[in-house]
Amino acid sequence: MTVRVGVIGTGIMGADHVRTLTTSVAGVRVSAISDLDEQRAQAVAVEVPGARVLSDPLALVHDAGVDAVLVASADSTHEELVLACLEAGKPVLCEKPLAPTSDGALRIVETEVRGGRRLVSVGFMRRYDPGYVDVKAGLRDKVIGAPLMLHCVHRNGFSAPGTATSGLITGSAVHEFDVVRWLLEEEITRVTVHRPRSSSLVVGGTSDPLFVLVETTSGLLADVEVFVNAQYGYEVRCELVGEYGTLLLDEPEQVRRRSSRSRSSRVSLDWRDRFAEAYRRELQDWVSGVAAAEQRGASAWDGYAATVAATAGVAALESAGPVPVDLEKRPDLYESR
Ligand code: ISE
Repeated sequence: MTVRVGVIGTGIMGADHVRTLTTSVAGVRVSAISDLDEQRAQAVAVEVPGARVLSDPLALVHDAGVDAVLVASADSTHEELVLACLEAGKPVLCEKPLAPTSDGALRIVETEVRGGRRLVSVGFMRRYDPGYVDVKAGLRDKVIGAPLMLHCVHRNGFSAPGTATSGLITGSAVHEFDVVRWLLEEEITRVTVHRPRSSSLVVGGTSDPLFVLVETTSGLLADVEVFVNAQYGYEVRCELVGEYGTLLLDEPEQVRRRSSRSRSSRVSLDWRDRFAEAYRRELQDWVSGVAAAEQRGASAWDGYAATVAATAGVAALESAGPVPVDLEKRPDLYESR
């Protein structure tokens, strides 16, 4: 079976997904593309044989030539589009965030539960990164005993102009929140945010970097450095500390160069570069899941839980202490996997 995918949003991520789906994923065809900016959609569509451009994203969702939908449009459109997919009974992969507000994400969870079938996947691609997968396998195989602490580093070279301080939490730290939940298989209970001295290279009053502390149900602590104007490149690291040892995810495997009495290795340009393989695996798994009528990857519940943690993180920016992460009770639909 060839899954016919409709892609909504052809900005940086959407265009990248179209390219990956067309060149590196089996069993799929991009059949329709939509973007607010029709010229941008056209520019992406000319590279994809047989893809139609539809100006109305809701028409794309309901189009008979679309089996599944990939949502990569502006965050503010996610809730409406994912709800439309649920109404149409079509599987959807939504880039993070599932919705910008906890209430919006909860509405998606409740709608999916009413339908009785998991159709929503959320684009937390790190779950497919070979390095993160190895860390999780090491933990599961009890290589380091019980986990105690997690140290995370999340650096971008430069932020988009006008990025608000809250964007460091909702756009970047949110990936770490998902990693904490997925790796440790626990919920986040509280988030604290500290604002260290800001880089003088950051314009417009944004606090950058931030230092975020995350607590989980069992009392495990994760510290997260988020620094989105680190200048030198994109870098994500984590070290899980356990009773007998640690699992360190540093840079992706690569050749280390030695020359002229120095050692060097490459730093990624941005997240598409660093996580290219993770995106490819995520998209392949999603497409294979659609063909097998199975939801794969992060679920709507995961998207909801990450949004609630991010909302607490944004509140913690203005609070002197920890902010609780209060989740609704997890519906049975999300018990497995
Ligand atoms: C970006 O929006 C992403 O989602 C990347 O994965 C993340 O690492 C980056 O910090 C965000 O700006």
